[in-house]
Amino acid sequence: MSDKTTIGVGMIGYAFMGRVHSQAWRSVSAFFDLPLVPRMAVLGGRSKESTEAAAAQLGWADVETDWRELIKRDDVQIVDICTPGDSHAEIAIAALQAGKHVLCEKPLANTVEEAEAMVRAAQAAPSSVKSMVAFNYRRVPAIALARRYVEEGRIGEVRHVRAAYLQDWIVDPEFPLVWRLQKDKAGAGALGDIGSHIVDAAQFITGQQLVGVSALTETFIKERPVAAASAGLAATGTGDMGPVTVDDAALFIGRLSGGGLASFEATRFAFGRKNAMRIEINGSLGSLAFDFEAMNELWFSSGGGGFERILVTEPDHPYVGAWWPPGHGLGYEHTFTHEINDFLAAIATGADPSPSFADGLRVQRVLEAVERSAAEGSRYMNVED
Ligand code: SOE
Repeated sequence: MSDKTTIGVGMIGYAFMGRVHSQAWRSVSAFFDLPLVPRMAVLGGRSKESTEAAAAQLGWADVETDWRELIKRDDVQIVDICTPGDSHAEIAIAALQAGKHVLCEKPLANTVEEAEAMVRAAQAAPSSVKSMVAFNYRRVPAIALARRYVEEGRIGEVRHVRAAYLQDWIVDPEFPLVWRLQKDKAGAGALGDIGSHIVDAAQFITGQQLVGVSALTETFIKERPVAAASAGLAATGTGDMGPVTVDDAALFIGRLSGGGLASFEATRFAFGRKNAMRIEINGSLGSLAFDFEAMNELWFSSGGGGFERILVTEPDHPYVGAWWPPGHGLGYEHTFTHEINDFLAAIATGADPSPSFADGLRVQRVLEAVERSAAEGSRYMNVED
């Protein structure tokens, strides 16, 4: 007889993030030995027909067209929020108040105020009710290994973080005005969508916080064709034009709590860069470098010569032992499987999952400080607590 317990999941949203989360919910217990086995109980979406089609394709047992009904269901113990940022706070707070565990896509919210309310709801919930924000890049084995190296003191004291997240999917001015380009839906542009990832990664790997920033942001294309339909990061437009209300690129420098300096570049206008999430950390004894477009590699310099390439596919590397033999490599989707494994493990053991909503709020405060700085001619802004 199995000593495993089934736990019901209700996921809201089934576009790019919903698809990749579905893949992770489907595969996690086949690869990780967990006391809790997820059951993909309900998929939430607005249109019954499309949600049913997505549920059939992605492996969900049932659908709801009102997220409030999904949260109420007895067969749902975990609520997974894969919607645009404008609905995160309302759904997460209601789910926590209903006693459900919550996994929420990043960035945690569209504003600091919403993120604060989410943290309050997480803190007011019983300690057995868990919440986590989905900064999946923490679960790239090479990034988790970089953190291990920093913790072990292998690069010494952190002096510089040099982080960039470069994409090019909206470089064409005719690319439609999808929700990620609308402030009321996404909160911010490249800054929130991909800048949030590198802020989280920098804080995660170094174990430090950004305490102040100085920033520039720009919107290169001010108007775009209104979107008719979108799927993943692809979209078709109508003949009408509408205003882009978010940044296309954000550049900022910052100071870390340990005294080191950091630079960040988040842009969707880097021709040829598809998902180049890069981070380099220079310490007093050595350096680490990572590029997501070669995500199974971590580069390490221990001081003397140049960089040594570590192929992060060994069984003793973070998460890798659950998968394939050395050299066979992992992909983007595995980072979500790792994230969901860690979330289920926290629920099962009673540990606090990380990154918590409080960690998500901290990132939100950095994003807000970047916007304040950019609005005031790059003035240095403290990240307020
Ligand atoms: C689009 O820029 C996007 O899908 C982000 O929203 C994700 O968080 C990132 O992982 C890939 O790019």
